[in-house]
Amino acid sequence: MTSFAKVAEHSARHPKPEGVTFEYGTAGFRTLGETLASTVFRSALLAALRSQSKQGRVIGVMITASHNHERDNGVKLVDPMGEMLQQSWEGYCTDIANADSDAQVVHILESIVKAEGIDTSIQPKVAYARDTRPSGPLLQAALEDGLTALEVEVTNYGVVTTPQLHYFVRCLNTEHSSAPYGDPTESGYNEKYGQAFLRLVEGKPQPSTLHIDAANGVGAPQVRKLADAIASPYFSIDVRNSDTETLGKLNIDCGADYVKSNQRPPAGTSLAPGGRYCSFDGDADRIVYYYADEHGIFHLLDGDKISTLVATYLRDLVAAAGLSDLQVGVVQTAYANGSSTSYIKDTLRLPTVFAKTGVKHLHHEAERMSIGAYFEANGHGTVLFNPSAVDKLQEAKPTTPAQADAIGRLWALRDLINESVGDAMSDMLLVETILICKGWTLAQWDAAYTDLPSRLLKVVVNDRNIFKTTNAEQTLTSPPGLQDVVDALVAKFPKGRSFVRPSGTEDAVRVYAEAATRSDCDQLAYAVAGAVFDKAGGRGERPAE
Ligand code: G16
Repeated sequence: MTSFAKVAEHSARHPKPEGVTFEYGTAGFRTLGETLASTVFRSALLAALRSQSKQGRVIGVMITASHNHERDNGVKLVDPMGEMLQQSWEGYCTDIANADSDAQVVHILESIVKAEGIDTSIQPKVAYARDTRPSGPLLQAALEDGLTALEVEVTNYGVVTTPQLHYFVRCLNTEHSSAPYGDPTESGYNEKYGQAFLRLVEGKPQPSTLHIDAANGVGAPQVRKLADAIASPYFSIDVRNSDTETLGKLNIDCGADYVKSNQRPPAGTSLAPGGRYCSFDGDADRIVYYYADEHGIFHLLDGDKISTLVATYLRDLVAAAGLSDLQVGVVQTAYANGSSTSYIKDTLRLPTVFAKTGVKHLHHEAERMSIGAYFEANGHGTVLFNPSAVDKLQEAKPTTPAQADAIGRLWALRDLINESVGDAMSDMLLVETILICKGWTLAQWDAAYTDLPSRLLKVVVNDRNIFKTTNAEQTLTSPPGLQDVVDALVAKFPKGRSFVRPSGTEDAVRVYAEAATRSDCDQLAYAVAGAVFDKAGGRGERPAE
């Protein structure tokens, strides 16, 4: 029987900082690492209750702030199949993080037990890990103190990528089932994805070296281990920005977020024409590719390009397998480039739906599709095969060698994909597989459609909570009148589109714009950002071209 007797005593060691309000946002709690100890301690308590509410299945806790600045940190809970925490529990997380006293922490735990009908006699189990941030060890200690207070059975995975932790949680919870997901260890991860990759590319021409920018984060050591496990010229890599020791380097002037937002290579990287490049973010859950053409011009292959590549490949395989009732679909967010959406609908003729930002929202939409590819433009995403698709693959009776080959490849692809969450390493192997099988360069991949020029800006405001949106975050309902200003600006530019939304991971408001030309797009983006700054309490420097 879990007792809360020790909770108040342990909680007193992790006082909540005064004057700070925490919110479980797009990807859990994210804020300055030095303010997070109480929140991480309390997240441990919730993870224990969540495990009990799931009959003692393992819940994951990841300490990371992913693409954010090194001084930030964060914590998020991972549900039993490796998916993000069920949204109905996010309110509990926010409530307990903001409790003003140790007694109130206990009171909130008791009320959750009652509301959820939790059987506290069940042994809670939690698996946890962290990224390379300097505040990680102290926050891990706070987490462990919370787990000790509730006598949780724990597995500590140390310093791994966020998607690896999601994978471990899914493996632990399926270990003794009829469909185990894999071996819940680092080597099990490398073996599973590495072997699936080799099965898919065997006998095809070998690609040139892939240059990987690891954002000076945990992806650097982990992708090297993956390469060691694959040990094949099909995966020849050169890892750059791999300094996880020097303070102040994580995500700075490098990484997927930098490359996508600035639309340029990491600082200090000169791109050789014909060379192959990609960037992870700080915890390796996002990936973008890029290259320079023969004129040295930079070209970005972002999450939209990845999802269209993957959806095309899956659509063709499903057709080759003769499984016409398996429908491949694509989930995007408002950040998807308009050209990618038109390409999916008009050229690929695949269904596409829009979800709010945050892979947790996209994941649920993709679950409704037979095979759902979901990617955010920032390079965060994966593919899901729903249970009926898996049944159909199992029941398929190929009548030709070509059909048998296509079915075999669909199975191998399922093994290659981390279905629990978007994963830079698994996504990279997926992209590499498709490029190798098609014999394509990055330029050939890029040729499918041409992106509309786009720009993503950040505006710092006094209070981002006054920004409220609707229509998959494409329309502002607050502050009053601001959407009319955005609409009037958009109307001035051919193919113009712009929206404003509060970030759920940073203290800022995001402004996205696209238009027919680069100059129109930039004018629109800065005009909207300027209006946000002027009319909604902008702080610091007014955005300007
Ligand atoms: C997280 C989420 C992503 C989201 C991104 C930005 O990424 O996992 O789904 O797109 O934050 O969110 P926002 O615009 O609300 O700040 P990551 O890579 O930081 O975990």
